[in-house]
Amino acid sequence: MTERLKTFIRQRATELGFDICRFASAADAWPAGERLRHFVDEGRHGEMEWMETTLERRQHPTAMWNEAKTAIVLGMNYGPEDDPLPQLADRSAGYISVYARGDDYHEVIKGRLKQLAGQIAARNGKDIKVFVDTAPLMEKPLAQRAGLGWQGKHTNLLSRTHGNWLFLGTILTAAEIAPDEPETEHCGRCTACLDACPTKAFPAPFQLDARRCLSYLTIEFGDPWPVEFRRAAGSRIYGCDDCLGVCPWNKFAQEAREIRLMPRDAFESPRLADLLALDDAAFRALFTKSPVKRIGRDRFLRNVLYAVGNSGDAALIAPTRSLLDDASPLVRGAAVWALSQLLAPADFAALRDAANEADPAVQAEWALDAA
Ligand code: B12
Ligand code: SF4
Ligand code: SF4
Repeated sequence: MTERLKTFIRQRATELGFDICRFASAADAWPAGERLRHFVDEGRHGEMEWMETTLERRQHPTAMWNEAKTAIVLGMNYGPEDDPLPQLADRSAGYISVYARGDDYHEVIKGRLKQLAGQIAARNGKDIKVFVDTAPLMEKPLAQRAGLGWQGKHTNLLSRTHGNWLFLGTILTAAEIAPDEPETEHCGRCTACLDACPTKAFPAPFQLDARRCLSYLTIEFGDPWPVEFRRAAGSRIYGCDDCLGVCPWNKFAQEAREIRLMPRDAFESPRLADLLALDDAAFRALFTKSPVKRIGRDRFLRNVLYAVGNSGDAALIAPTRSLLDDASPLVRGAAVWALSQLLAPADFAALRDAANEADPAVQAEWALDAA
């Protein structure tokens, strides 16, 4: 029965556009929960308070749902056409990470998972729950246990068939289904991802300090950044792909076949000059259905302005100056920093002397760069 059920689920998953579908016990003990606690105890989750508040439930699938017996773990490939990292060299353009160049994967995957779960429940009548990313469930160790791939030294799950470009989604069921073979680690002596990280975000192999990760800083972190990270960000304005992109296992990667995950032209090397002109309405229109929309215009413009500061592009001085009057202190502060990087010291000093800034946070930016 179990093999027939597995074949049925795999076939339905393929029809729904998933590239991998495998099975793991959701009930067996694992070390991942303790490692997550260590991560949170060290404060490595930064401002992602939800990791702290959901810690108990997040530590093991059965802590969240005690009837869970089997995890059906699904992977959807979002592999790019070419190596995306050379795009970082164009400093007058912003770099949006590959995962965010198409439609929001949460929306793409969630609908499919629900359809699949409905079909499974109709067949075996057991309770079932669907998860993608936002639920308190550790998806990567579950995926490794199911044999989709292994967690590399950069902590992401990579696979021998798809390299590093896989989204994960999980269905938990109260049904007992025979597990597949777990995958073992195949990083060997390679350290390419650790060496490539622009912010040295790995305190040790297989461990990440999210507070130093540009993905966290560009997406999750709402305040002005420490200067060290602004410089290291280069042109990365949403997410970061460096540790994924350098991995030698990408030679086995394949191009995404899901149309909704394919890159929109506007998100491949968008010109910083165009992005500086975005008001709230234009931002929402440009990023309709994109995950970028979630961070809002002001945080996005902060990221764009840090990239402007790193661009060395004098043509961006005038549009940046016009943002010194922006309604958002976050944007005004980032504009100050960008100008401190682009203007000659005397010109920047003159601008600072003329500034009449009431917001203490933005005053701090002028002082920061005067130092
Ligand atoms: C929080 C989060 C983030 C945080 C923290 C990332 C992280 N590595 O933890 C931030 C914002 C930084 C982030 C960034 C990214 N994310 Co994210 N994120 C998540 C989320 C919601 C939870 C992950 C989590 O639980 N982290 C906590 C840590 C403790 O968990 P962990 O990495 O599994 O920890 C393991 C290791 O640290 C290891 N470990 C710890 N100590 C030790 C010691 C030894 C000796 C050993 C061997 C191992 C070991 O064991 C732990 C348990 O397995 C998941 C979705 C989900 N619900 O799972 C998506 C998820 C991990 N993200 C995803 C993606 C795509 C990204 C980015 C690539 C996006 C981008 N391009 O910018 C980057 C990658 C950055 C990176 N190098 O990890 C995908 C990854 C898919 C995949 N194939 O792995 C996920 C699964 C979302 C999804 N559904 O597809 N993310
Ligand atoms: S996503 Fe970028 S900043 Fe984050 S760990 Fe990987 S290389 Fe470092
Ligand atoms: S770059 Fe090397 S160490 Fe990092 S995940 Fe890939 S194989 Fe492992």
